[in-house]
Amino acid sequence: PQPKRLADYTPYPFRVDQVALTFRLAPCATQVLARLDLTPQSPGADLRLDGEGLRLLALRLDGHALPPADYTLTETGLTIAARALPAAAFVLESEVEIDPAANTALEGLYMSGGMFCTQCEAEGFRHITFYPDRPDVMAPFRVRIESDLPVLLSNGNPVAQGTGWAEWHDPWPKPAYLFALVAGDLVALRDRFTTASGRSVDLAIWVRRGDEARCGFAMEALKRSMRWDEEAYGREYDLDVFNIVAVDDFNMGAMENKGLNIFNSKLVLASPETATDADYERIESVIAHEYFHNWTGNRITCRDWFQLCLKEGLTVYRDQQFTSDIRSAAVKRIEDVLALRARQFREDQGPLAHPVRPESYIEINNFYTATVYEKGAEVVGMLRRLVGDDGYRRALDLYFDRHDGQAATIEDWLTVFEHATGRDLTQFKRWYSEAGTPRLRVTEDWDGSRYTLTFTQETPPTPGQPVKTPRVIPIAVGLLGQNGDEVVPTRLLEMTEASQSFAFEGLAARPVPSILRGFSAPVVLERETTQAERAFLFAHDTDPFNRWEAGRSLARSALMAMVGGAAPDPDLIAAYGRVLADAPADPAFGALCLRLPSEDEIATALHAAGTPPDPAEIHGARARLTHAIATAHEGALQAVFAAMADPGPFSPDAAPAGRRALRMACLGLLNRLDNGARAERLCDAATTMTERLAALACLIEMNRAAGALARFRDGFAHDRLVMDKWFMVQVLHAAPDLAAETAAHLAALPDFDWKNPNRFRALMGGLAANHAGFHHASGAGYRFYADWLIRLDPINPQTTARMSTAFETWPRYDAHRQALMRAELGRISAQPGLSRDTGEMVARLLA
Ligand code: HT7
Ligand code: ZN
Repeated sequence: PQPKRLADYTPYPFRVDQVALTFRLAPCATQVLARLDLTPQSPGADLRLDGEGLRLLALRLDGHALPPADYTLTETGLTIAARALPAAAFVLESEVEIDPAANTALEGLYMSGGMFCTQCEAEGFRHITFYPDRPDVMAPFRVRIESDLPVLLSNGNPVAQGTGWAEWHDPWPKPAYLFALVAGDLVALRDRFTTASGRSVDLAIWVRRGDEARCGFAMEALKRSMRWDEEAYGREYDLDVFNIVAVDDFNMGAMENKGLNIFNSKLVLASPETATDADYERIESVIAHEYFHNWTGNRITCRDWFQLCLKEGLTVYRDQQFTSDIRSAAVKRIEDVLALRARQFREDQGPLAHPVRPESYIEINNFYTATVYEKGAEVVGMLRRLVGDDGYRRALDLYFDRHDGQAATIEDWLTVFEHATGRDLTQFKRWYSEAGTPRLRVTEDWDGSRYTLTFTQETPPTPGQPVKTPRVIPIAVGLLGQNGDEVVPTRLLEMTEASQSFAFEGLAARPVPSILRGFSAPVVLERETTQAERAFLFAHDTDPFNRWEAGRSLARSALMAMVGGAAPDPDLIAAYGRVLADAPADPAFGALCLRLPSEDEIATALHAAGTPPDPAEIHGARARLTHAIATAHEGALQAVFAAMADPGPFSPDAAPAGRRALRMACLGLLNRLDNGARAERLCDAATTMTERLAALACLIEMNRAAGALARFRDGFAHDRLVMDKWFMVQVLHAAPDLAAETAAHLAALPDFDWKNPNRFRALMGGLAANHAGFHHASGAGYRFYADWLIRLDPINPQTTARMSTAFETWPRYDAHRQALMRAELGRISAQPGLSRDTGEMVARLLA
């Protein structure tokens, strides 16, 4: 297939003034009647409509059947010759038949558990009807649904309904990717929201019968999001209704369709017995994210899919702000940076590296990546740091004023910042066009009163971009005195050159620098520091992010040394004693400080230091450090574990969740000392899923989980979301030698419904995240994983392609593992009929 290129953009030569759709729903033969009111914009152009897998029943132009000689039908669409088209406005009607029951790819109109639902981003609408399926074609939609099912939903406001039918009207012009339809036997949790200007909005969360008691948290999160967007961005909701539907079969997390968000049920349903604190936090942030798209994505959309970060980077940034406002800002920043490093830095350092705004693609679904989303959000955060809070607010107000109702570009976005703040962002734009994570080296100089920091930036080559140019890097720096006092509060240094110095004058003594506070730019900071200085920052830094960062870097170095055979570092062990003493004052932060670097993180660090990582050694070193910390601080760990018990009624709020996180961190450390005894007791007594699952993981790690797993299964066999956890935890925490075998055993169970993306991801994602298990030298993990990708690809290309990224780290490992991984990728790429999605990914992985 030919790649699409950003440079080739041309506007669509017709305007769509109005869309009217009628759906006659039937699982295997749904009829879709489409009436498009079109106006030519560029004389002499053929009318090209996208359409795939559609059986054309009728085609009329201004009420008359179109003769076959006037149009061409291919596998990918329909083209009506310019000569057959009127010069002025006309009406095109088509009737097609589609088969939702056969749609296992979950793109377009499909069935999930007896209900009809849609997923149209990015290019799903072309599986529903013939249409210009591109985001810069925006139109108001009228939809009529005919079906015996009791609940019939679409975008916008309800117009009318009767037995077996309903009509909807969405007055806001929108691209086809925001179209949605749901029909099913659903029940709703209802509520109401009054906007700042006093308009009443009916809210409903639609779920399968029996799930309605688990929607309360999502509804509260929705109302909090609506209020926050009014307060923080001055953005009100703009329809009479806002509907959310939970579906069990979904390729991703959720979808922001106008007025009718569709969610993976795991991101809606929550109760203390079934959802962990991490689930609650994720539900809250995804509800917010999809809601925030109403302005950043829907009212202002993207001109083309190369601009995806325009809506996704900004909306992730907004959902991160929301969570940090309503929970702990420091904890949220650390969690976000952990995720950024684990997913985006990894992507940027491997064969799949691409710019935040890519310049070409074969399958756009493959570009819903950590780079577009998370790095895209970091770029927005840097812009804000550079222009300040007021500048950011002015720029966003101008963005909404100027581009409301439009399909915009990154150029439009940067121009509003330039116009609102007077700043030239030409160089800053490189963050959008150049891939790769800059390495930022720091040296320092002290002459008795002046302290100078010299930074050097360098970005390694990435596929297709061998040479990089200097970026604008906002570096937040504070200086501490030897007693821990802050002698220079946080100052933002703006680096623009390849190498640049910044001096601090008039200091009485040599300070200790705290660099890149709050992780002010998505770079890798490389600085030669002593253990003592990092320990000092871990104890005293007034910036919580950098305090955590100092501890993390101490632990990472100790673990790297332990992989090489060193004993646990006594200073580090002592530092954990201080963390434990301080932890009850800020439990969520304490829990983060107690958490050791992941095996993947250690592998990355070893690779960066020039040593091919040995996954088994890393696993062993991490276990030894855990044991050493627990042995040294057993009493304190037991005391904190006991003190963090929560006798009160359950609350998912940040404070009690933080106490549970700290308690579970202590449990994890103590586990090896008591051989799982504490976990065994907790697993049966737990009243929350957070504790039950953490205890189960501990038992699996001690290889004494058989009884607990059986009881867990008996208790939750009816609950698909909890059973996903049961599948995942066993593979994720299996001993390295047992991981592939455990996965194979679970995959053979009758309730391994592999066609359901959540179940597939639970098991296979668990294996890929078990670092030492997946990368076992036998190659069994790779083989098993590839076998299942090959099996899934024909029925669900999108999920297969996404999951192929488990192999993206192959260049990091030794020659033996590299050969094994490449062989599996080769085997996948040789499959006859491999999808375009997976084909593109495997080719990039192997290039
Ligand atoms: N904008 C959406 C991205 C998306 C998606 C969601 C569900 C299934 C398939 C999908 N393809 C693209 C979700 C979001 O980022 O908000
Ligand atoms: Zn999004």
